[in-house]
Amino acid sequence: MKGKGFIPYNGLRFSEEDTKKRALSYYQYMDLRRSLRFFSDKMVPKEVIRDIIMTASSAPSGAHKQPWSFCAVSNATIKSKIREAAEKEEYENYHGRMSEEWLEDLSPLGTDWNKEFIDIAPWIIVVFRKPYDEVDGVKKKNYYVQESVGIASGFLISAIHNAGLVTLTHTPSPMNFLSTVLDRPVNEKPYLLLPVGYPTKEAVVPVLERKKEEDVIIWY
Ligand code: IYR
Repeated sequence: MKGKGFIPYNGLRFSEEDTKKRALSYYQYMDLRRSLRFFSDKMVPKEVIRDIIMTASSAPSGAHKQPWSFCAVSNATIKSKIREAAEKEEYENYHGRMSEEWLEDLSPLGTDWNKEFIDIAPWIIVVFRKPYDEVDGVKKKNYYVQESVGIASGFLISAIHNAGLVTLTHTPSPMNFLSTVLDRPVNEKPYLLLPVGYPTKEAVVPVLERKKEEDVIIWY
């Protein structure tokens, strides 16, 4: 057997009463999270971004390959380059590439091709997926890469919320330009772009309802 063997599990254990309390309070806490497009330009310390990203990187992954990398961008010139390229693609999306039905589904959210928040938010995190790793010049395949990076991105979003910060899952499409602007190797593919920062005082969010318990849970 390869690997480093096994050690006792030292995770947290709670009474049933505390388990109930914690489950409910975490749900209520996460239910306060909203995607936001009104960012303050107030700086967020680098160590906060590091800890948020390391939370994401603690996610489970196929064969524990952790097939991801995270570019954390605060440099204004690079942010501008990203904004310019993202807006170019999004302009095309909103003017012909997206179906009428899609545009109609988006209209309550107030999105458009303008991505000003990329310049304003103090940090942009770009999540990359790695279909394979290069170890000593040899290609090593990764497993369940989409699933793994999706789970890590969920961890990332919850860590951002937990820190009292806000984000927006932006998916410029196509997003190959991110590999060029950020000078990433060929085995890294852009997955998601998240501006991270504090909300402005005037921030608003669309009125929306979340699906009810009976619409999402099927008990057996
Ligand atoms: N990628 C575009 C469009 C967009 C698509 C979906 I689905 C959204 O929930 C929101 C936006 C954009 O980022 O504007």
